[in-house]
Amino acid sequence: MEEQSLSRIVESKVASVAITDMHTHLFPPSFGSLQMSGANHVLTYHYLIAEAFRTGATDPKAFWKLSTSAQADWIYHRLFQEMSPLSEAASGVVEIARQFSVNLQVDGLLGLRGALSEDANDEYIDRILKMAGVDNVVMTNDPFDPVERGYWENKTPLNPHFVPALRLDPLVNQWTQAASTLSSLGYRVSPEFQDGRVVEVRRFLEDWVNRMAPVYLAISLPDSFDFPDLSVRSRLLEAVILPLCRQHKLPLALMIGAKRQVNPSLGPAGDSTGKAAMTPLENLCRDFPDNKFLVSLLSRENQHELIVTARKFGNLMPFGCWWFLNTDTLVEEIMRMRVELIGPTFIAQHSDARVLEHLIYKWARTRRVVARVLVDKYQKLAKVGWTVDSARIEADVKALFQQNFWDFASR
Ligand code: RAT
Ligand code: ZN
Repeated sequence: MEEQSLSRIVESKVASVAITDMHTHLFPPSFGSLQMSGANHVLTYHYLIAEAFRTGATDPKAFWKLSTSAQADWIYHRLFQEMSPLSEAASGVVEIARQFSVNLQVDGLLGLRGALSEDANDEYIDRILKMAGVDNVVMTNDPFDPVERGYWENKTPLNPHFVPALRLDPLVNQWTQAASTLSSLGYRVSPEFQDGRVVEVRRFLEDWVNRMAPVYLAISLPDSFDFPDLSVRSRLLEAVILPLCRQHKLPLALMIGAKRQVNPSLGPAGDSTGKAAMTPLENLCRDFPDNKFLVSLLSRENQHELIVTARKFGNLMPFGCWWFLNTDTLVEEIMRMRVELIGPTFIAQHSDARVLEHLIYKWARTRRVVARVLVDKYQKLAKVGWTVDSARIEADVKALFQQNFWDFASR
């Protein structure tokens, strides 16, 4: 196959593959105020808040008192009028605007507010999913959030594109608070963790697995994560979460390296990253061969060792380039590293979208970077004598963007 037609085929397969976005913070319209879309939410994304605060022009306390639309105005002014929107998150807004035929330099934020809908209905959801080429979005569902819990308890119907995932951060990272929630819901646990009461935690989790029918369980963990140790987290993992995952054949997603609230005045924009140890992950994968682990690490410095660890354990599925790694440069670097070490046996990316329209720029970018890497890899393969055919390319691309996730989930 000619180099040019090979690159055209790869680009067209990557451009047209229907994506399963296996980690987002999106909700369907039926979840009311939890569903986020529209220009004000696009502008007040915490990635942009952190960047706008760097300009030093406002006291964070004053910012948090503003209405969402006044916050959006201020961020727009700072990042789009007083400088060029060069960063990944800022140029993402420009890319969203262009997809809606809004020229921000002419139409301004007002133009974007007119084009995007803050009040998404299922039709608007369909339109955005189509624009992004996304079939399914996996949510982050937190039974410890009282607002969200209400929707589940009321059996709120789900738009069929939205797939539940049970997120358990409060349980494993803040036992004392989690215990008080569990007690208030009628599960007999106490703030002093007692191994004899794990059956009650198990009962809580069983109830939520039955209620949500999640596609996986998930926790985010600090860079200091260790396993096994004497912490409540370790005991919960070993005695409750891992057995439950095995019983229901559910993967456990571990998102490691989030250093929470290094600057609390920044609110949700105040989290950072730290390099994690790989031994705890090796211990988990080796000592629990019947568990499946979806793993993403936040630190760039951890990426190589994660892939080496994935070579050792078939029950470890690396996924995505998380948060501060979701940039043009780092996605390319990580994608190359992964393909070179484990071929197309990982999950290329997740969007982490918090606002519906984020799907548009995040996936357009991922597709461009992945296509760039794959064109190069297939061309090299052709040069050393491998006949590359279009159907196989399509299958590889599908694996990276959706099939590996579903196959692993149902394994
Ligand atoms: O990327 C993000 O939006 C972060 O704020 C986190 O939510 C992170 O993705 C997480 O799921 O903990
Ligand atoms: Zn996330």
